Amino acid sequence: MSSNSFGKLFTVTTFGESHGPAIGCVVDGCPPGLALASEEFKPDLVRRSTGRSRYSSQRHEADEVEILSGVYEGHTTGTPIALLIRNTNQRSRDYERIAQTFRPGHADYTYWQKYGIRDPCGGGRASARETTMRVAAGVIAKKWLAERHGVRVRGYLAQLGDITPDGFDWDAVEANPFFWPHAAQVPALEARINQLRKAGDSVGARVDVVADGVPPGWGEPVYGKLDGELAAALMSINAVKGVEIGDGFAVVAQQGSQHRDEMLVDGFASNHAGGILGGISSGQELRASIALKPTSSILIPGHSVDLAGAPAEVVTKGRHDPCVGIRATPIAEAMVALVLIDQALRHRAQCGDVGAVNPRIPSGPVA
Ligand code: EPS
Repeated sequence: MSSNSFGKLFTVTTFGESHGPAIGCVVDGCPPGLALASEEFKPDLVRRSTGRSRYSSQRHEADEVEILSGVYEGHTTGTPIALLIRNTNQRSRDYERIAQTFRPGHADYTYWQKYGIRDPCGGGRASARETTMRVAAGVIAKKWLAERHGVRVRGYLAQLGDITPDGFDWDAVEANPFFWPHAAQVPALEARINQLRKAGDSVGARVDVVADGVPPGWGEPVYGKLDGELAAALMSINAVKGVEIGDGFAVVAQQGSQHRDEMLVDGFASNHAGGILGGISSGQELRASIALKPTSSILIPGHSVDLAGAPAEVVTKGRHDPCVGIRATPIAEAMVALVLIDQALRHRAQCGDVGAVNPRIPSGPVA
């Protein structure tokens, strides 16, 4: 299997399977001198983890990060940073029933068609477990971006099924396991997930990510556009079926006079573009959204075929998420941070001397 690496100057290569002995990654190109300790991975890994609440998979993993290389006396050295997390709570027998068939809507079928062999245990490489290492690498990216540029990357759940937020408060987001921005609606989300669990079904979700503090100038037209790389990075997350930047598909119904973000000396008047113009950051808040499909591993029987092509009925038992979107916020943040650090380093390499001489307007929107 190729294409397990990501990035140009700040590269991340992940490896491992959900039910194998360990998962890991190698982060190459991290600037030297960044303070880094294994405890720093914990908060984001916990935010993403299974078993954190009743509303996600009940697999319990410690997700302890071992730093194998690239850090000396608590600081990155500029050499490859290898991170390892040992899997401790595999339950491969859950997959015996579906090893001879394909879950409708799952990558089981396409992996089989491509490789002629598949690891059915926990979905192997197709499992959301792989995203653990994206989040770990993202911790390094977020830290460098914050220290070096004051960039903050934050996300929240912007829709669960047909439920949308009735209010917005960043403080609420981290106070519930859904990353929902309006505390009063959390009981409704809990009820929805309980109802889905009872029905053995699943539901889709939308996650929004916002990065503030991104300076103007990051992104490489034509083929290395910031929005193009964000779209690819976000689309590479399991279950993602759509990506929007700024107003996204809503631009279809907009007119130019509405869509353009007018520029005033004290700031941009709006942010329909999502902070990117011509593939380059404008200095405004960067805004991206993802749509995650409903999990295909559900208890409702579905038609399928077996490995010999005969008809089969599939029911997926085990420790599955009724809504993978609930745990996707830290993963989406990590992918945005990884794209940003890579683009920041590329910008520094070619254009590091340019930006400072240009006048800037504040990021806006103007209140
Ligand atoms: C997953 C199935 C469950 C989840 C897993 C994703 O794993 P298992 O089959 O081993 O119980 O727990 O997610 C993780 C392990 C994780 O760390 O995100 C699936 O079908 O993709």
